[in-house]
Amino acid sequence: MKNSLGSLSSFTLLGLVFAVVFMTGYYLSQSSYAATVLLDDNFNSENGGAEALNYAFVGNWAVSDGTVDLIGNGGTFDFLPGNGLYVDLDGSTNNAGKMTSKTFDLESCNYELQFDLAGNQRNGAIESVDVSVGSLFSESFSLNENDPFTTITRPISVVSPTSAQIIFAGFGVDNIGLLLDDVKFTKLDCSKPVAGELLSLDTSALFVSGISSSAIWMVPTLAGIAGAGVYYIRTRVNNKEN
Ligand SMILES: [Ca+2]
Ligand SMILES: [Ca+2]
Ligand SMILES: [Ca+2]
Ligand SMILES: [Ca+2]
Repeated sequence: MKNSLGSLSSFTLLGLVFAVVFMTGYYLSQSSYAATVLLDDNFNSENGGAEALNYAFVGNWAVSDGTVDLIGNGGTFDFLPGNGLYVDLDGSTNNAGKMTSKTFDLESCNYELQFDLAGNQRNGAIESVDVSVGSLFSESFSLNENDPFTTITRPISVVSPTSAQIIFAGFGVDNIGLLLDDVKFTKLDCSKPVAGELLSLDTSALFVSGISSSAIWMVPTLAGIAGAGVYYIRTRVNNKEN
């Protein structure tokens, strides 16, 4: 049974495997990082706390492709009191808006996106929004009229460093849209493997990539050896299956 590392002795191969095991143990035992909040926006202090139709944010968000309304906090359009200000994703120009966040520079790590959505609270329509984070995450959500604010939490995995914006793209042309509040974007414990790694030998490329970001000092000397070791294991498994 030949493989590409067939010329190496069993003893050498055992050493390579040991190196991988050692590195994995080191990687998993590193002291944990505190979670870092990258964005935590409840909209309550926008516009001095007052409602504003077709609102133009300054700072965290820009609105394009239509408009959104800033409503609530005891104002004329406070359909769900007790939530301070929040956003009606279909503003007052008969063209629902697209909210795009500032740009986040993301290192290889696990992140979490959280936000609250509620139904339009005004007519019987089901309203929808497309939510995305760069090319890392994309999902559509639809809610019924009377759905209360519901917290949605999604993991975002970054395998290689990138930059991304969070986008909430509303649908509709009747000035009555989904309600959005409490957007939170958090960087989680970077010492843990990014989701998708270590799940199977087929993800070895991702695994090595993850190590590179958290144990950068070992890369010049050991990453190549670890890659060879993981490759050997995978090759051996493949051979057994053939
Ligand atoms: Ca709020
Ligand atoms: Ca509106
Ligand atoms: Ca639009
Ligand atoms: Ca609508």
